[in-house]
Amino acid sequence: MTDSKVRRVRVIDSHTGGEPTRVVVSGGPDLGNGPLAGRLDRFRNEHDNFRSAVVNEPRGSDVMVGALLCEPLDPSSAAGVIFFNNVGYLGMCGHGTIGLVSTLSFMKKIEPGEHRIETPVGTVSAILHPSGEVTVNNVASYRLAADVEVDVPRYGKIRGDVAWGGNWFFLVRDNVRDNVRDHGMHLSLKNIEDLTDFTWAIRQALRQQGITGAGNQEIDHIELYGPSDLPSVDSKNFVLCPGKAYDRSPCGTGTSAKLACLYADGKIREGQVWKQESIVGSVFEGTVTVREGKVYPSIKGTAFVNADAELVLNSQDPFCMGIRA
Ligand code: PYC
Repeated sequence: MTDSKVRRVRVIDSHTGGEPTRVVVSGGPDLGNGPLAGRLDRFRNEHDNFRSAVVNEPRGSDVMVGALLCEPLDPSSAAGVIFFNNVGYLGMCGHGTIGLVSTLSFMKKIEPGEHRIETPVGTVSAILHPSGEVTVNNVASYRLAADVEVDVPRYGKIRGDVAWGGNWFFLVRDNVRDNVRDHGMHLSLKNIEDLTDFTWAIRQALRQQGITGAGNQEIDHIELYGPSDLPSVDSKNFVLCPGKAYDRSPCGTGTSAKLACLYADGKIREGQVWKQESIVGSVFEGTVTVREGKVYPSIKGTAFVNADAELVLNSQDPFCMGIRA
């Protein structure tokens, strides 16, 4: 083996409420220095095998979310980022932004204060608090359609809201109204297989029945929610991500979509804190502010760095670029 066949990629891993983020700090593809949406197209079209190498087995797993650290277009931004997972790319990622900000702090690139982060779906800002907590001020979020019925094979008619929080979500409550089920599932870690089967069936039914987000975009995140048993926590959720892994965190973009629905229903006011528990028991705090008629969620959580490492990509390794379905 010669050195020229080995590529080294520096990554810093963290988890936010149990959900991992692997930030690619150096050794990633050169995507130029245009807007992040264009760089994402280039990543997808020319370097998709790099995505797979970083997050898929044998180096990663279905749960891993990657974050390619990019030079920002605007020099006043702290960073640009493109998030990706086992099957593709994410417009925005709340837990991943909290992980990224904690990683930049670990690298001593930022101090406590507010920082702008460029993403393919727009620039967000994030506050690194002196405590180490991070608040992400997300993109404008909204409910596209309320009480949408989808006929889910083996489960019957299920009703949910279609909402945007930086990704597209179908959000399902836990009651039964007018003989149409919301979800009625027990939101518990012990029930992961059933929750995954159910939400995967919803996702496929949405696709087959042509129920989409705006501009025909696929709804690729399914969120079930219900009451939390934790004191003073408002709600617990289960979120199925695009590649069939469930989010261990309460999902920043999912909580944003939920906050937009709650605000539209008059169930929360501007500035009111909503505590969202994940299926593993971690909690995010969310609030909304309204500017020019648009709802902007903010999500607060904590990430911990747990590895600072070099990936070794050896071209002689048959699984160098990851195992792909
Ligand atoms: O926190 O927004 C989020 C997220 C999306 C997918 C996994 N986590």
